[in-house]
Amino acid sequence: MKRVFSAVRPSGELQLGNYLGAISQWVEMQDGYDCIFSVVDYHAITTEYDPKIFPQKIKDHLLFYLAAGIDPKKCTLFIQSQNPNHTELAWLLSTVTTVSELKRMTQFKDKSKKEKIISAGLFNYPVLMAADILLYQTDVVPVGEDQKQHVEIAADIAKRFNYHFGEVFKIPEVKLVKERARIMSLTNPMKKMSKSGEDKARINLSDPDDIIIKKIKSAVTDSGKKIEYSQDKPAIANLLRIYSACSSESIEQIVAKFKGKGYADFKNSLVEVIIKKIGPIRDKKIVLEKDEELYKKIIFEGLEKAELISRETLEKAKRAAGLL
Ligand code: ATP
Ligand code: LTN
Repeated sequence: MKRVFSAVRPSGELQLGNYLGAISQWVEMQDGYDCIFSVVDYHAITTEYDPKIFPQKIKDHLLFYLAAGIDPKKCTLFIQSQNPNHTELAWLLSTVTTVSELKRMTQFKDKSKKEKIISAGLFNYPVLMAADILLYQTDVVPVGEDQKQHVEIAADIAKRFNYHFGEVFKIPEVKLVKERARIMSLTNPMKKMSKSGEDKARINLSDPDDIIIKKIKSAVTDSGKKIEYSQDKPAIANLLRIYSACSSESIEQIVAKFKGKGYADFKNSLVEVIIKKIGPIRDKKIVLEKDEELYKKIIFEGLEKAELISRETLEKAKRAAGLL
């Protein structure tokens, strides 16, 4: 069975883009692949964060994975910082990674513009991500479009390590769901919907129905009245993509359905499909939260499995590099 690895950093509130671009794909893949999913807390601390609420954020992320349908009986679920093999391999990999390739990473360029302090951790972020992926001899990495470059650099690092030290790592491939891969901000369709930044630009998985209604009602639209999918109407194209991803109807079907109707009708219906899709996840998470033992049990069992698999690769890499 092919191995899948993916993760989300607990840097804020999980939003609709995270679900449609990443987590919903994971749910679909868990029957056909050997899946490992992580909450990558070491990645989250590369940008400004609040240590007081951080443990709760990590827990929220894992519970949302479960609520979205990730089944710990089928997959391995763990918290990244609890498995020290990740940081140890990252050091090894950093010695075959060049400063110039890290400088090319668009996420680094974007995020370093927003941060008060640009940490070396933020710069080295892709190396730790490569370690996450390569430790598990991963075949496929399901992520949203914005993470494609990071999976590609992980593959380059793996090839380079293998070239210098012998065959240690499998070369991973990225998997994107095209149409739904990129959900844009509700206030600026040229920017991606994101966990950080202003709240009204995104739909959080934790948002109650009335907030979802409010956010969609005030989402920006383009000039004109027609519901059509066109490049020069980025706001409505984004809402159509969200509609399509939530309802599983094609863009053409949706456009046909709203022929002759206006933005208000379309938005009312959009609210319904969003609530139908993510409302149950939010409600399930609230139930799961009440069971303290469940979270502890899942991360303990997941860590044991993750540690075992990753230790084997780390030892192989160290031996190949002349360290054992
Ligand atoms: P941050 O604001 O902290 O960068 P983010 O919301 O952009 O957070 P990430 O943690 O970078 O999210 O991404 C988690 C996963 O969700 C990745 O696989 C990413 O590709 C996917 N993802 C994030 N935002 C979107 C989006 N707007 N559309 C589709 N997929 C997305
Ligand atoms: N950078 C990713 C999170 C991430 C990840 C990974 C995704 C860290 N390590 C390994 C896939 C595989 C992001 O979503 N921002």
